[in-house]
Amino acid sequence: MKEREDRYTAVDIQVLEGLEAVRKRPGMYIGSTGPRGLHHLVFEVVDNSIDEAVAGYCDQITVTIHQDNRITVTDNGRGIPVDIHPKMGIPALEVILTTLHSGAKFGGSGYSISGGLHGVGLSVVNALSSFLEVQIARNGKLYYQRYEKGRPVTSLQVVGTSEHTGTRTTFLPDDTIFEETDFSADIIATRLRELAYLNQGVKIILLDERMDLKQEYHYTGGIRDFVRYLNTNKDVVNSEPIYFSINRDDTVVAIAIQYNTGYSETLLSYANNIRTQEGGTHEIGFKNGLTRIMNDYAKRQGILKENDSNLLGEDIREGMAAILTVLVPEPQFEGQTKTKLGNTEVRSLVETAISEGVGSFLDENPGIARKIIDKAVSARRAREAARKARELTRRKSALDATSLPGKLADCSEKDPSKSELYLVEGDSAGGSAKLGRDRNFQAILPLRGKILNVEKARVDRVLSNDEIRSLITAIGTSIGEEFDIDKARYHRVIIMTDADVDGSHIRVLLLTFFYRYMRPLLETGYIYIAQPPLYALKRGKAIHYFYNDRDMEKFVAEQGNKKYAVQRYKGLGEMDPEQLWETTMNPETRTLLQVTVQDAIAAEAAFTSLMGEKVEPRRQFIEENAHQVINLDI
Ligand code: 0RA
Repeated sequence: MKEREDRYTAVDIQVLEGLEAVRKRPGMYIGSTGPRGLHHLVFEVVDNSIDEAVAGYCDQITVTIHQDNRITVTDNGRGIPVDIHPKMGIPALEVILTTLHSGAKFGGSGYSISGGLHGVGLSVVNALSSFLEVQIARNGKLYYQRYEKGRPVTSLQVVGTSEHTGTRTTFLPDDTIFEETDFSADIIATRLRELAYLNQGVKIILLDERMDLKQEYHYTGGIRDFVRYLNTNKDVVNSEPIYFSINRDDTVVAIAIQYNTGYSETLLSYANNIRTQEGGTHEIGFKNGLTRIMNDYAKRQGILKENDSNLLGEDIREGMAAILTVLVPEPQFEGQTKTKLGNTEVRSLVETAISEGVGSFLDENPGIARKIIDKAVSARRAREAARKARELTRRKSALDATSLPGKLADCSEKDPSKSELYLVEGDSAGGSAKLGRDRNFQAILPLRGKILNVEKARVDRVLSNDEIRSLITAIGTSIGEEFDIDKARYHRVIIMTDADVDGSHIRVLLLTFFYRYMRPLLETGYIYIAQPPLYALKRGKAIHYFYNDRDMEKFVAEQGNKKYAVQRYKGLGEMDPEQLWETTMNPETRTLLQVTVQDAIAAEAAFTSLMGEKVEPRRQFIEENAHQVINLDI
């Protein structure tokens, strides 16, 4: 008896030290105490349920955001084990919830997520929650235990019986640790949708009790449905996605590919359900395999002649949407953000999978195969034309100021971090902006009319467009593979357009260009949208500006009988330079919206539905959003 007590004390001390470490340095475990870290808690709990699903024991997961920002995650897996852990002398549940990195050791599937940003374990969620309650249905019983700040405040107790199995976890993030504790249904929904695509057949439900919202994600086609989703509103080359999977030495590879008639490439890769943003061995295997098998086929069919040089990978991937997902027993995550897969054995496995899978698809579908190869051949032609166009641009634009575009009214400041570039719709507003600006740090580039829709043009045409060339030289970073953020001449690039349909269209055209050709500019947060006022109310010398109907109406209601002259601004051109400065450009008084790309998948869908071939979704979107700022947090 004595011995057991002693051991328990030792465990207890170890546990408290572990959880204290997490509470002292939360950033070390979840990256940050901002919104990212906060949402991380939810994903950590969900990942554990997904693990149970991968192991084949769970097919339904429900996530509830409650009114007070508590989160509940319920699954119908086997239930977290509750028996006494032989070494620790406490229930396994308690070990999992109170010791760091213990999850993986017990994990259900053998493909536990570890080493990446996720996979820190349930104990970290527990340590960072003001309370956490678990209910487990297992062994015909219903168990319950409550924790506060990581420490058990009740014992594990039997509270009833159950014919089912499963785990329900409810937690409230500690508001003394997190900067804010408001959950975003959008961020959670995006991840749940992604998980549902990656784990075919698992039904994931999101309930947001704050607004009575219910979403269900359930895809019987798995990653086949995922690529179809990526190609929403695009014209596709192969209506049935190319799909195959292999399983060797406990490593599972699954791939889905669907070509569209557009020009961009979307390859989303995953390892153990984690998005591998930085790529890695599985992506290398994919690209090498695809390039090899396509060239082999093209040669064999005589589309490429003996002496023709091979098609490049980038030619072959033009218009390709693909999902590559692998399950690896011991994943090694490397790179700056730990999102690069390092396991060397995966490379050849994926390469083999591609050779066999794509190889037999091409053999069985000669008509589609021909279309895909023809597309790659014309991509090559365009690439060569683009190289010439780019060389032309480069020659014209040495980095000295003399080669800057003639229309650019540059600022005198040379430090990019202090400099701003306003992209202004139309010459007349451009004129007002030039007069109204602070020329010390504000540069103006007027844009004439609509800029080219880059979603519908290949890179050679994009580069021969004058408007776009001045944009590229003014910003200074170059584009695509040659993009260099350190060469940015301004750290704030501000889009200033009219508050009407045309203005919103130009804004989207510009954002599309940045997204496709200068994405890091968006990712770094250098792109902003100016907010010109919609109304000016004048009475004598007093003038009040309003940026939306609601504020204006509220003001008028509060003024009683006072009469104001109301001016509704239809365009920037109606403002004189002083007004433009005061309302929209003066850092002391203006509001700027920063554009961020949080979610590449949603952004992808948004940009094609906006700018792609199909007219109807675009018309609808622009109509619905004409009078408001487009959803900037894409
Ligand atoms: C450890 C072992 C087993 C299952 C789990 C953990 C488990 C953890 C979580 C977290 C959320 N839901 C979960 N469901 C299961 C396997 C237990 C067995 O062998 O029966």
